[in-house]
Amino acid sequence: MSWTRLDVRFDGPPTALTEGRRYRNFLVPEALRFGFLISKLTALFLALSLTAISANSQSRTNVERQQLAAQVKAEFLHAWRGYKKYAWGHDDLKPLSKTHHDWYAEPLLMTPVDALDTMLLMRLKDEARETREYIVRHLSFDRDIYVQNFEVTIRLLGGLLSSYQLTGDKRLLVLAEDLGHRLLPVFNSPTGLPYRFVNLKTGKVRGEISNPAETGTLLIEFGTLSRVSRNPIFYEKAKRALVETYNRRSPIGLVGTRINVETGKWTNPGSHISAEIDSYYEYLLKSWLLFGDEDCKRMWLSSIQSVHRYLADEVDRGVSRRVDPERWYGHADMNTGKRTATTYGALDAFFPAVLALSGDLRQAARLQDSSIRMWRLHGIEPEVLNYQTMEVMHAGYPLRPEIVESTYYLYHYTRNPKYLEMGKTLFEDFVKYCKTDEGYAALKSVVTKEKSDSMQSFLFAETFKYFYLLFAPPATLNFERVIFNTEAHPMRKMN
Ligand code: DMJ
Repeated sequence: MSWTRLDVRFDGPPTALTEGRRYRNFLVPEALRFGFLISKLTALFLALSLTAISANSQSRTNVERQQLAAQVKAEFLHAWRGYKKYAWGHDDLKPLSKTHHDWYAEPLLMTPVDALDTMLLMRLKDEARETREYIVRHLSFDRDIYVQNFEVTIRLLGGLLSSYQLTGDKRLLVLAEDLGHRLLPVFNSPTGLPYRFVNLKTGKVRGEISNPAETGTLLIEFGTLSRVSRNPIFYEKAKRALVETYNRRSPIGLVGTRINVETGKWTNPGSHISAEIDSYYEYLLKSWLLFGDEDCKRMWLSSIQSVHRYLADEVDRGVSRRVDPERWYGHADMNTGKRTATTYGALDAFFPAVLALSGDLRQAARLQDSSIRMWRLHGIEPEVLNYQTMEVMHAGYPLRPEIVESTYYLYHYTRNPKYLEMGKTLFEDFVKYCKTDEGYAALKSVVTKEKSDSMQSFLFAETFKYFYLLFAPPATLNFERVIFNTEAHPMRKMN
C-alpha cells in the first residue's frame, strides 16, 4: 500500500510506550516478594499452601467468570428477542413503546449488522445463521437516501467486514465493497476531508462542517476493505482524511471540535477527548497497530504528548498525602492550551482502553478509577460530569459501552481481579437500571433512573460484547491478533 505526500513530522520519543512496558514488568506477586524474608523451609511450606489457596480461588474465580459470561449471553438474547419481536427488519427497537426506529426513510439493518459478530463470538449459532441470511437477502445500499458517513462506516462497513472475516462468507464482502464504493464521494472535497453525508444512490454530498471524529475515524474500516478487496483506493482516501485532520493541528499540537471540510478552517477551537474528537485519537494509534503504518505511529506519538500536556488534569481532594490525586482529561482551547471546562463523561471513558493499548498502563489505571468514581456517583454513569464539582451536567445514559471496554482492556493487560470485580458491578448496575420486560432502555436521567424509548445498536455491537469478552475464557478471541474498530468490530491483523 503506498501513500504519497504526507506533511507529518516526528515530534518526540515514544515515552508512553516504554513507560507502560516497565510498569508491566514490575508486577511481581506480593507472595513472591514475601518469600525472600523467611527460611527456605517455611518458604516452601508457605508456597505450597499459597499455591493450593490460589488454585482454589482461581477455580472459584473461573466458575464465577463462566457464570457471568453466561448471564451476559442471556441478557444479550433477552434484548435480541425484543428486537426480533417488535423491530425485525428495521434499524433499532424502541423498547418502551415496543415499536421500531429507522435512521433514514428506508432501513439499513443497523441492529442486525452491528450484532452479528457478537453472536458469532458468543457461539449463538442459530441466531447468527438466521441474521446472516437475513442480511445478505435483504440489505441493499442502492437507496436514494443521505446517510452519515461516519456512523455507517463504523457500524455497517465495520460490522460487515468483521463478520466476513469471522465467517469467510463472501456475500458479506460483496455488500461491504458495494457500500465502500457508494461512500467514496464524501472525500471529493477541496481538502480531502470528508463531507458528513452522502446519498447512497446519487453520490451527492452535503455537510461541510465536520469534526475530527468524523473525518478521522475511517481508516480501520476503509483500510481493511482495501486489504480484503485488494483495491487501495479506500485506504488512500481514508488515510488522507486522517492526515489532513492532523496537519491542521494547532502549533501546540491540539485539534478543535469543528472544521469546515471545504476551507480546512476550524470553526470551533475547543479541544478535548470527548464527543466529536474521541475516536480520532483512537484511530491514530490503532491504524499504526493494525496496518503497521509508520505515519500513523508518528501522528499518534506527537498527538498524545499534547493531550497529556494540555488536556490531562489532576484533582487533589486533599484526602490523604499518600493517595494520588485523581486523573481526569478536560477541555482546553486548541491554540492557547487554556482550560475551558472541567468536564468528562461516558464517551471519554474509552480513553483508558486506548492508553492501555499504547502501553501506558499507569495512566490508564488512574483514569479508569476516575471513570468508576463517575459511575458510582449515581450507580450508573452520566453523559457529562463536571469532575471538579462532581455535578452532573448531562444526565442521560444511552447504554454506552466505553467504560466496559476500558475495564476489558485493563483486565486483559494486568489480569488484576480488581477489573473483574469492577466489570461485575458495572454489569449488575446496568441490568438493574436499564433492563425492560422485552429489551434494554437508555436512561433519560441517571439521577432519577427514568428510562427513555431508545436501544441503539451499539448495545449489541459493543456493550454486551465487551462485558462478554471480559468474563469469557481468553481463547474466545485472540486479543493480540485483532484491532477493534470504534464500534467494537474486531479486524484481523494481517502482519
Ligand atoms: C459508538 O457508536 C462508538 O463507540 C462511537 O465511537 C462513539 N459512540 C458510540 C457508543 O457510545
